[in-house]
Amino acid sequence: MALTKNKKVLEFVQESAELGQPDNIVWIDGSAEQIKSLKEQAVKSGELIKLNENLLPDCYLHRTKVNDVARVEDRTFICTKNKEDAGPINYWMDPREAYELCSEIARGSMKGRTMYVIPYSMGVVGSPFAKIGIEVTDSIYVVLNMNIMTRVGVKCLKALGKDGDFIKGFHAKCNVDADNRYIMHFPEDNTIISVNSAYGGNVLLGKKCFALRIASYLGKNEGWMAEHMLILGVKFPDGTKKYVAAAFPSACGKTNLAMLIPPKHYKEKGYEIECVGDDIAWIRVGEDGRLWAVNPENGFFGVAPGTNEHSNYNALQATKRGTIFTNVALNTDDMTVWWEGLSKDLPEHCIDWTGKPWNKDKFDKKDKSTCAAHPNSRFTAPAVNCPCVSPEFDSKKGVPLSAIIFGGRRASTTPLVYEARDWNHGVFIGSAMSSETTAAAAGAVGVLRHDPMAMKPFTGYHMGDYFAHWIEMGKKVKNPPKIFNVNWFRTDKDGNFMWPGFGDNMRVLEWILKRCENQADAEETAIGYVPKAEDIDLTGLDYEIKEGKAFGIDDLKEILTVDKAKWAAEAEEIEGYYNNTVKDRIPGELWHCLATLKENCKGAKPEKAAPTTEASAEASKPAKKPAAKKTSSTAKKTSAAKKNS
Ligand code: OXD
Ligand code: MN
Repeated sequence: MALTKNKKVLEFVQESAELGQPDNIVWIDGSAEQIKSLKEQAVKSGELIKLNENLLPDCYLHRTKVNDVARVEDRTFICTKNKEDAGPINYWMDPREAYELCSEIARGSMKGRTMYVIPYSMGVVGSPFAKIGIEVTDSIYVVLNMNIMTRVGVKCLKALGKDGDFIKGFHAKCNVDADNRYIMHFPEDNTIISVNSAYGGNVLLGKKCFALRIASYLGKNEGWMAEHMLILGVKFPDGTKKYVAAAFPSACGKTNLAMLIPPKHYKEKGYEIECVGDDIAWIRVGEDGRLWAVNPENGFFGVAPGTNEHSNYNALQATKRGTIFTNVALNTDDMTVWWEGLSKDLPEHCIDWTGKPWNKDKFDKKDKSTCAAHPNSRFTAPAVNCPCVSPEFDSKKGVPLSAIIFGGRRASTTPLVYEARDWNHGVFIGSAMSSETTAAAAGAVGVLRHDPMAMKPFTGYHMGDYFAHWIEMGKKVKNPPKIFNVNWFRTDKDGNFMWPGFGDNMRVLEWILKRCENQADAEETAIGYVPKAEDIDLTGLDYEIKEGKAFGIDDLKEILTVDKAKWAAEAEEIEGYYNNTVKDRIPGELWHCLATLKENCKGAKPEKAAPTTEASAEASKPAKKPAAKKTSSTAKKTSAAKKNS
């Protein structure tokens, strides 16, 4: 029975049902009984496998089809009336064509199935930040995940009232046919359509589709920002708290930083980290002239491999109850889960992520095809489970930001940390970010590509306009946060990571927050302010870069160096990216910052820049015909080692 009198909702549900032609329609009210019964149904149908109730209460395992394990960027479209408004980086389709195509694919695809209607809120219901969505789907897995990742049920319909507007989301898994998979966004219609996938990032429509792609478009028009950022609070020994938001590309350690456990020396002094969010931040200008941020999600859709007691104790704890695991391995001895990096001991009896028995003796660390868990296997865990979840997690007004941090995986060039000279320079740094690709998206892994503000796959409009929106936001904030860039991934000449990462990133956070309070010194360099090595506290640091080579102050100095020759090349690379990839609508302020960078590196002979996919594509023009309507980048493998620090 319909749970609302809102005509627009009723119409949307009716139209969706006419298209999908399901046997039944079930409205999700958000009650514990309904969720329990859906879990029972999913176990019965084999969609979920119940895990050991004593060791992992209320936890389940789900396996996707092997062709459906990650976001599919080349099948993700922004469907604006004018192609130019989607910009040259997004894949674009004419909205009429996109609606028709999806209707054809989805027509009748829910026959014999149930269509679930999920009313959900991104953000705490009743918060001025919050926005409501309605997702219809023929997947129980989607319902159960949305129930963890968002606030779901009758309360959302109440907040919507009789004629409130909402974001429409239509998901039909169809036959999970990769060749007919489309993730379509219609920012001008507040609509999302996803067909032929059942992988989280493509089908939990509240997450990337709404909270980033559609929300970034809404934010541009309404004067706020939707960003691919974690939010964390640092609690100081005197009890004061400062908040930081940080943008890193997918699977580059946002969850780990958001839940960091400070080194012993800091813990003893009384430092703590509180997690407000690990993936998405909605940011507004507060009445006090500062930027305030909320996490619109209610759970964590985290990457499992590499997560363990030491790398992220808090995330692991968060998965101990009420969690849905996707594409991890099943330890059949005790019906628990396993993934590479969870423990040193490999399970004796185990089913891999594809559902086949796994032989630990054939496991070869270097060969991903021998892994028991998929490299992009995930846990969907309720945020309340996280031992370090912030008391502000459910705050309706959010938290004020002292700093914004950008970062990516860069084996060289980018120092451990540096600070922008001002807001516009910070925007320039974000716009120029590049990082090695990871398994979070389908395609080659370890390839350097531009990923401005970690938003390349998630900006719902023209990237040049997005940069301009950042510049405009800077004009609106009287007390803007300071902007920094970090790189935990610099390697030595043998490819070993030089910085320990994980909990030791606290040492860098401390310097950042001291800078925000004008309590730490810095060196002005060609690229911005870089710490004096002595100002980063290394007390108690115990890290071997390689066997027998302990990390010391000289190594710190090395990863803080700014090599002008490398930056001269980087500046040329950025210029090429602006001119050839973003192409137009880039605000003058950013060209100005680029000119300053070039000027600062003048005299240095540019060393060969690290090849990015964009630069390789430019160099090898004319590119081969793209699969979709925009050229996709040509990928080149590198041998760079990876970790999520
Ligand atoms: C994610 C991603 O799942 O960025 O958060 O892919
Ligand atoms: Mn993400």
